[in-house]
Amino acid sequence: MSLTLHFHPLSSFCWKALIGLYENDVAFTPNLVNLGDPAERATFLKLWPIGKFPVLVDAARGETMPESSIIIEYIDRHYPGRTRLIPENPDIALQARLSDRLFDLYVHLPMQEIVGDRLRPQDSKDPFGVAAARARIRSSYAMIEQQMARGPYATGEVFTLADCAAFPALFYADRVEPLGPEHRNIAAYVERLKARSSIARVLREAEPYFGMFPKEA
Ligand SMILES: N[C@@H](CCC(=O)N[C@@H](CS)C(=O)NCC(=O)O)C(=O)O
Repeated sequence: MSLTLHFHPLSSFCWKALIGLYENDVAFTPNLVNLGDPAERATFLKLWPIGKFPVLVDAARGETMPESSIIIEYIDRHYPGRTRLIPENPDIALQARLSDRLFDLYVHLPMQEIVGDRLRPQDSKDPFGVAAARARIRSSYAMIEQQMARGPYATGEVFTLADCAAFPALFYADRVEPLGPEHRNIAAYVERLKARSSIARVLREAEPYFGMFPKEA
């Protein structure tokens, strides 16, 4: 097996890459990285000095791929399967990439900021940053709610890269900035995604680690 995914089962960006791999039954060796362990962190930093996972290593092709969106593009190109994660139609592919950026930048990253703040020492909290992140998530929710009136997937009829990005972002954002009754389309979309076997598997595998998710102080 030539592929190794360096990851953690609780990490939202790792979920995104895992969903892409599971969608197409791509065989890989999972390497769970504990970034809290200095030796494991040092080894991981040699692989990818930015120090963020997921990272996919392809020994057969001599490639190291960081960044969840790029990992999905890579497997779609070199290990394609039944789900075309980057649609062949260039206009829909562009929509999928745009939607991927929107979920990452305006839902996923603000969610990470709120979670990150929970881990900060009491005297280093950033209430201003957290309020801005919450506002960003809420305005994204309003936009996604309208978009998902069409559905069933982020770019329309077919499951793509955009849906791989959407699920972890929305799942964890809902934990820190809960969806309201006005977000019925998003809630239904999340339920549709949970029903996919790739996503159900990611959730099942993360379950033993959910206790590690930082609670609000
Ligand atoms: N843009 C990156 C973001 C990856 C990322 O933020 N990963 C988090 C886990 S969800 C991480 O590695 N955090 C550890 C750290 O920052 O030390 C991607 O799309 O893969």
